[in-house]
Amino acid sequence: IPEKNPTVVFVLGGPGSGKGTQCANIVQQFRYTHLSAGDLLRAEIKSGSENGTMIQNMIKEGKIVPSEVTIKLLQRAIQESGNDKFLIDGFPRNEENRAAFESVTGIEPAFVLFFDCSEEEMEKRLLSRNQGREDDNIETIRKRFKVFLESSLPVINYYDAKAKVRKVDAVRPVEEVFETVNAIFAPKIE
Ligand code: UP5
Ligand code: MG
Repeated sequence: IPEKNPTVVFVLGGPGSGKGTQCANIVQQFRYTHLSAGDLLRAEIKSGSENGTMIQNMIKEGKIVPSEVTIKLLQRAIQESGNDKFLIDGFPRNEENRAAFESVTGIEPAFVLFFDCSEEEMEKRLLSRNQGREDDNIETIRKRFKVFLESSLPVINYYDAKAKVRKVDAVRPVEEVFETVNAIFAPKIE
């Protein structure tokens, strides 16, 4: 039986701002299911799907994959999870992603967790990650930063205007960032 009203938190922030790292901590503490749009797209490449080559080329160029592809993967993962609380990490990345997700799924996020990090720090983290990601080279990293500023920040501004953004200073060490994140998710006692 599909869940009627899942709770969704969009986890946004620049490349290397710590979205995946902090989502792993949130899952341990609060029983959310973590859905990284980038991880789902990379799994799609590995699975040998017909869209694989297209997705691979777009990731290599730091471009945003057509929303119908990403939304289909997210919907499938939501249905298969059996959970009703989701962290959607790295999506929506542009206004079109945002509007399409809302009209296709009817889901509006409870709030947006925004990891605010300097480019200098993000670049340092990505260049030292060493996990074999094809987009962790300086040429692609510069393209990812440009797409983030031009296409993804407007999505954050859109939700900010609706008072839905919880902004976190993400330049600090992992444990310190999580203290702030934890306080955002912890039930509030009056
Ligand atoms: N690290 C993390 N936190 C740290 C801290 N506080 N202090 C010091 N180091 C810290 O972290 C990155 C690295 O930094 C790690 O080594 C970590 O240990 C360290 P991570 O948690 O992985 O950061 P994250 O924000 O998740 O970085 P990621 O590279 O995953 O972000 P991107 O947004 O660039 O990547 P994503 O996988 O979301 O997307 C990749 C590409 O897929 C996109 O460029 C795009 O081409 C495509 N895509 C779409 O087209 N559509 C989508 O909807 C999603 C993706
Ligand atoms: Mg990530």
